[in-house]
Order: sequence, then C-alpha cells, then structure tokens
Amino acid sequence: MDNKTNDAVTQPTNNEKQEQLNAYRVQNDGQTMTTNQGLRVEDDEHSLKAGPRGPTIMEDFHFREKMTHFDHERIPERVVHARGFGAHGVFELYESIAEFTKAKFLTDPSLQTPVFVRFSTVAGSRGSSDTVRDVRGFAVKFYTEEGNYDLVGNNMPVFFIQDAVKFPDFIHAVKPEPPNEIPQASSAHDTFWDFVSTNTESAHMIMWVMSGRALPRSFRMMEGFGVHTFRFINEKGKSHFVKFHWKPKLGVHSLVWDETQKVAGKDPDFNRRDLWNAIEQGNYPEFELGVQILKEEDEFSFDFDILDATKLWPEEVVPVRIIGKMTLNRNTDNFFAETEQVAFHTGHVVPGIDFTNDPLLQGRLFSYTDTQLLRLGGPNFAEIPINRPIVPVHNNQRDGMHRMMINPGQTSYHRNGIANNAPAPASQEDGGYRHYEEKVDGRKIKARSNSFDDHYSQAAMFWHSMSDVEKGQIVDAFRFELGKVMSKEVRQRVIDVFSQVAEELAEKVAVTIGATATKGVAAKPTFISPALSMMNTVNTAATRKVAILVGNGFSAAEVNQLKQALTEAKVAVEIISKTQAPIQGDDNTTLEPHQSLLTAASVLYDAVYVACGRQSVDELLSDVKGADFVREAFLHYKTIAAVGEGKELLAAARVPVEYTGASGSESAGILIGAGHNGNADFAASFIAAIAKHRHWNRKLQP
Ligand code: HDE
Repeated sequence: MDNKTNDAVTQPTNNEKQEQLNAYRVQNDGQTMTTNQGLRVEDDEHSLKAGPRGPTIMEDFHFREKMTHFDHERIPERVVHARGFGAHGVFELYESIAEFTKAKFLTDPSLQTPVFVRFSTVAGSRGSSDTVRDVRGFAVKFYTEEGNYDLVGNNMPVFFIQDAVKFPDFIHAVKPEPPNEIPQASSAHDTFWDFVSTNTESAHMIMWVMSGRALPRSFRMMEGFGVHTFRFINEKGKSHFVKFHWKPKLGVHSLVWDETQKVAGKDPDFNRRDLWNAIEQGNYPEFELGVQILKEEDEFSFDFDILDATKLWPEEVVPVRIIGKMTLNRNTDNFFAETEQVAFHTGHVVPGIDFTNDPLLQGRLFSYTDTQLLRLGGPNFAEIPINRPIVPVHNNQRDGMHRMMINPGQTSYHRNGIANNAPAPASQEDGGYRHYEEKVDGRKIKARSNSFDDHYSQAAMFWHSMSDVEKGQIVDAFRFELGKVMSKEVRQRVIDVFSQVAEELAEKVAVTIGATATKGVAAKPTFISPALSMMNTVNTAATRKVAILVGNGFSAAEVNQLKQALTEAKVAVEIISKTQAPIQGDDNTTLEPHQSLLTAASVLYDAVYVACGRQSVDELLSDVKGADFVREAFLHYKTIAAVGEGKELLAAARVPVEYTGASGSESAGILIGAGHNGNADFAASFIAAIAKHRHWNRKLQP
C-alpha cells in the first residue's frame, strides 16, 4: 500500500504549468537505451576490456560518460531547509480582494493558479528524519499569469531573530557543533541554547518550537505563515499591511515527543510518505489562504512593532479573512528535478504585493538568489523547468552557466535602435511592476528601533494561551532540551531568560536540571489568544490510519463491517497479524495482512483495534510484540478498541479495561465492545474517538 510507484498517466495534467512540464517529461517505457549523444548502446553490463580478464580500455566512451555523470550527481544541499518534500497543486480564489490588491490571482475567482509546494525541516541534512523537533518550512510557488509569486513561509508565525544579519549566527548555533558534526537535526545541544540565552529576542519563537507545533503529525495538518508584514497595493496605488496564513482543512495536530523519536527510527520518511500516499489515494490535502489586513494608519496602534518578525497579530484582534484554497493534487515525477531544484525567493512578487521595512525580510531578499547561484550552479536557474513561469520571459540577460534559451537577434541591450527597443518595459497599466513609493528619510545607522525591545510579552501570551496539556508538553520539551545541554552556566542563563516569560514554566524546568528560577520577574501577557492553542482546532477521522490486529479464526463478520465503516469515513486501514502469511477467518475466508507485528510499529498508526475470536487473540497474545503494540498506543494517547476476547490483549498491555458495555463504552479513548457480530454503533464510536486525534485526559499508568 505504501510507496506506490508513480504512474504519470493517472496524474492530472489540466493546468498550464503541467502542460509546460509535459514537454520535459521523458518516459523510458519501451525505449531503446542510448548515450547522451543519442547513440544506441549495445552492452550496459561490461566495460570494454583487453580480453575478458584484462584491463579496461580508455576508449570505452559509454563507460566514461556513465561514470562521469554518476560522479557528478550530487549538488550542494540547501544550507537550511535541506530536507524537504514537494507536491503540485492548484490555488482557487473564493472572492476577489481587489479592494486591497491588484494581484490578478487574488482578484479573479475564475482563475485556477497552478502551485508547487515544498515542505521542509530546517536544521537537518537531506537524509535526516522527518519527525525531529524543528520549524517546518512551508514554501509555495504560485505560477500566476503575471509571473511567479513565492510565499516562502514557515509553520510558525514568528521567527528567532529580528534582523537578517544575525541569521548566519543563529544557524551556526543550531546546526551540529563544529568539532564533530553532532547532533544531527536537533536543537538539544549547548550552542543552540547558548545563542537563545544571549539573544533574548528568540524567546517567543522558542515557545513555539518547544510546543507540539514543532512535531506535526502530518504536513497536511500544519498551519503556514508568511511571518513578515507585507504590503498589498490596490489599483489606485493604496497600500495596506498584510500577513498571510494557510489553514489546513484537517486541523492542526501534533505527535507526542516519545512517538517522534521512535518514528524517526521506524520510518524516517513518515511525513513524506504520509503526503505522498494521501495524494496517491486521492485524499488531496487542502489549505485555505487567509489574510490579516491592517490600514496604513494603524501602523502604530499596537504595543509591538508590526515590522518586528518576532511578533504576531493575534487573530482575535486582527481577524484572518479566508480568501481561497490550495489543493495539492499531484505528486512529483522526479524528486531531484522538481523538489530539489525548485528555487524559492521572497523577492518573487507580482504587482499588488510589495515589501515592508521588516529588517528580517529585507535581508532575505538578498539571500535567496545568492544561495541558488551556488546550489543550482549559476544564474540561469529560473530556466529549470520547475522554476519557469507560465508566462513568456523576455529581457536582455544573456549567457552564463547552463543557458537554455536561444536568443536570436543582434541586440542584447536596452534602449536599442536596431530592434525597435525590444523587449520594451511595460507601463503600470500594462502590468509593469512599480515599487511602492514609501517615503523614507533617515540616517544610515547600524541600530534597531526601540519598538523592537520587548522580547517577552508575546512569549508570555503564548504560554498563557495554552491548555494545561500543552503547557505540560512545553515543560517536558524544555526539560529534555536543556537536559542535553552540558554547560550548567548555559542552563542557568536559559532559566534566567524564561523566568521573564512565565514563572511556572521556569520553575518546573529549573527543578529538573539543577538550575534556579527567579521569582517575580515574569512579563504580564498582554493578551490571551485562544487561536494559538491546538486544542481549539478542527477534528476529523478522515485520512487517519488504523491498525487492526487479527489472527487466524478472527470474526469475519465483525472485521468486514468495521472495515467498511472505516472506509466510508475515509479512514485508512491496515491489517496486522503475527506474520504476513494469509490468515483465515471464522467463515473460512482468507485475509492478506498488510504488515506483521515485526514489520509494523504502533507509532505509525493513529489508532488500534483488536478483533475478537479465541484463536485470533491467542495468536496475538503468543507474541510479546502484540501487547507492546497496544501498550505504546496507550502511552501515546491514541484510540484503542477491543472486542470480545480482544480485551485480553489490552489487559496484557496493562491498559485499563473496566469500561465494558454491551454495545461498547468509552473512557479516554479506550473502547471495549462485546464483539462477534459486528456492531454499527460501536464502529461509529470508534470513528468518533479517532477524530479526537488524542485522548489527553487519559491517565497513564506506570
Ligand atoms: Fe529562509 N532561507 N532565511 N526563512 N527559508 C532559505 O534559501 C534566509 C526565513 C524559508 O523549500 C535558503 O533556497 C535568511 C524566515 C523556507 O526551498 C536561504 C533568513 C522564513 C525555506 C534562506 C531566513 C524562512 C528557506 C536556503 C533571515 C519563514 C526553504 C535554501 C533573514 C518566513 C525553501 C534556499 C525551499 C530557505 C535564507 C529566514 C523560510 C539560505 C537569510 C523568516 C521555507 O536563502
């Protein structure tokens, strides 16, 4: 079921970007092998030798070409966001917002704008695992009729630093330490926390990174944020400030820490595989685009600076207006050609979208092109198929590494007389981009405005907006991360910083790491924002994954009915047995298990169901991995159901089973049913429990 090979024929090709890419898609099916010069190859298994046991001969051009190409297959990985995963899709606008912007793709609801999205982790290398504690990149390239627009965001609405000049320092601190390149893809080490303790502007972002937001259950279940304040410019030239949001239709959900660590070993591609499979199965991920809009005159109406990327605009104060939807409906054909070579840039804008003086944004405008020059080998990376706009490109830029475009004609300079001054600039009316004429008048100084000085109020707002469960997770995250910090001095400095965010947090962490919190210095939260808590998100069982544990002699009527109910609710089902050999039900029908207790892992599922049947349950009881599977689901707050004798496996897993009832009863996501006949009500309760994602009120036992 996992990792189906990509069948390009089944993929939608109904938009302009896909049609453009079709010209570059080369199918090898049924074709004869050639060299890169088109010469037919006769033998691809033996190098040319002087006799069957003799030395290889230099003349073997096929060998040389094949080996040289292989030797050069790698390009430098991204210095940050190296590990990513991409997909194609489409953006549809619900309603025009011409009032605020003249960007065509945001004013014409009849348009379908093709998009390419790349989700990523930040610190880890290309081969690191998906489920590490980290920020997730959420970069979207819109192929609009006015050129490419890139919204290069993250799954958290704020950032660690206020000025781009500190980015190399911050990244050096979080990346593995220089002497030994340890630890991989983890912030739990001395240099990261040293940076945090000496750069207090990171306090707010750290609260997000210590929360479940840094451990997404799925790329499909994360929010996305443009982070910076941008500008919208309307047809009349009027400017509004804007912040961008992506809201996942499936809600925002996270894994628990222990689970992420186990998943990292059991399936390092957990988030990638989830996205790939969802798209292959037609469960197209959907994200709604929202905008928070502020009038120019409100620039100074807040107790923070709207140019400070360590601050968010609470949604309860500046509502998020939902204006459209992005649907991811096509996987890549080739990871390297598309996901690895895609080049995003915050400076890729279209008329109607403009920049502000956020010093973090300004610095990004330089960095993104610069990094592609090295990574993609020269200035012509915009000609790589995935990066090409769907509109024609005409200018006087010429030559450079890997130039694809062939420009006929004598002239390659502006204000030429010979070619009638073509290509000619466009007027504003004709779509020519004009930068917003913001009045700027200041001295050149290396300084930051005092309005960026408050580093704690919004960090405190985040803490005080969390549920008790989320607070507990944040405390545990700090305890773990700081527990890995060897320097006692750094630990103490971090506690000194977070004493100024929340006393309870600092105290709870300090006691476990041998540090001391300071009382009475914590910031007062300026606001409580329920939108920040993941407990207030959308809940649905759709696209979740359930493990059904069965053995020979299982009740076929019951399992069939359950499978049908789950499929109708769009819940994915995998049958797991002691081995992968076919098993027989009580009606003598056979079932092919998807996985065995050896190949499957509890952490890869959202819920577990233990079927009934004496022999079936005895088989599961005879392998210690059966009870372990259930135990782990219990510890990770997942829905567990057992019917009939299946209850015995729960008892073996030390899962409380006292909530029994004829049609099944539930407590904290543990459902016990009578079984054997199939019970529609029980299946419905099971699905309702799965929809809750996790049962945080569950009391875990030792
Ligand atoms: Fe990036 N960032 N960034 N970043 N960023 C890169 O560009 C940089 C920042 C983000 O899937 C690099 O093409 C600077 C904020 C994403 O290909 C590089 C600063 C946000 C991706 C770079 C920031 C992001 C990148 C590395 C501080 C959220 C992955 C490879 C001023 C709003 C895009 C590349 C993809 C990638 C620089 C801060 C998001 C080096 C200098 C804030 C999602 O250019």
